[in-house]
Amino acid sequence: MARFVKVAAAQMGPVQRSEDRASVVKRLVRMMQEAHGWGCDIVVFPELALTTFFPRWLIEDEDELDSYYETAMPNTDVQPLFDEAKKLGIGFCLGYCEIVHENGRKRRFNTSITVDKSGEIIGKYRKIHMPGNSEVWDKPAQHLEKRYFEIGDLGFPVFEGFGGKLGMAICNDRRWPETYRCMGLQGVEMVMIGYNTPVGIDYNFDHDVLASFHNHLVLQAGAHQNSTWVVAVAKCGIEESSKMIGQSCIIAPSGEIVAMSSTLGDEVIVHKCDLDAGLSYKEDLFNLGLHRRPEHYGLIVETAGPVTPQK
Ligand code: CDT
Repeated sequence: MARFVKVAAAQMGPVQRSEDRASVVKRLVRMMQEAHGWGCDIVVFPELALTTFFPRWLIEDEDELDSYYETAMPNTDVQPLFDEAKKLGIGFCLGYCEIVHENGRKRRFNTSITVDKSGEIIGKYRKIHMPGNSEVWDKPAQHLEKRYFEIGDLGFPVFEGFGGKLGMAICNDRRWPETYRCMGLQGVEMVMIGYNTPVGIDYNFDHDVLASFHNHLVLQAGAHQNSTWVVAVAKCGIEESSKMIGQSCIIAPSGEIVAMSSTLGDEVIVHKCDLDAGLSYKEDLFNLGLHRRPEHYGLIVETAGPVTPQK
């Protein structure tokens, strides 16, 4: 019997610094209601969906920095989203910043969770590929994710949900083939990815004009090479004078984009995904058990790299 998941990618326009959680959560609830109206099983929200993308600033005041993180999930501010999801019987995937206290240590992560139709958290992921810098750099804009987040310590888990095998990744993770392959080796059928991708960070205009192309290039390759659906959702538009790309999309295991947003604001796009659409690739062209040659990859890395370019 065919297994379908109707998924919504709920792209967000900018969240300005002055916008409080309650107002952001209202926006998320509105898009969740729209997704439910389209008959969706699950709605995917972006990375760091609850606040502005604060790593663009050097924040030295600890209390101010902490104000961008959640210390519990759900919490009072986010509870309305959980309540609405349960009421409507729709799942969701949400990116946010997390503080955990462990062994007397405050730990900060860039996190994503998946919640099922009953309001239970069924999956959690902490971002692994952290872009930018930990100190202020000599570029037109800052990107201080390495300062504000530890590298995720949960690996790339694949978990059961919505009748299939699901996984998550966050923004810069999508540029790395390892991200998809770690989940592909676990048989993933749908990868949900949120992103905040600014342009104008460095002096490289060549890269800026290709930002949307590169976004789709890596997402489509990751989907096809691992025979999985990919749902990629932006926070975009002009946020605190930072320009961020949109073009949120839903990609089939064939690598084809089957739905794409056309604005830089809050926008819901939808597709009914056949979770078995990857089977013909998984069994043949990308049968990872049959055709990969990991014993040979080791030899290549030992002799050639990894290489760090020198100026
Ligand atoms: N949020 C995030 O990971 N953004 C990065 C841009 C980094 S620019 C230094 C991305 O890969 O889209």
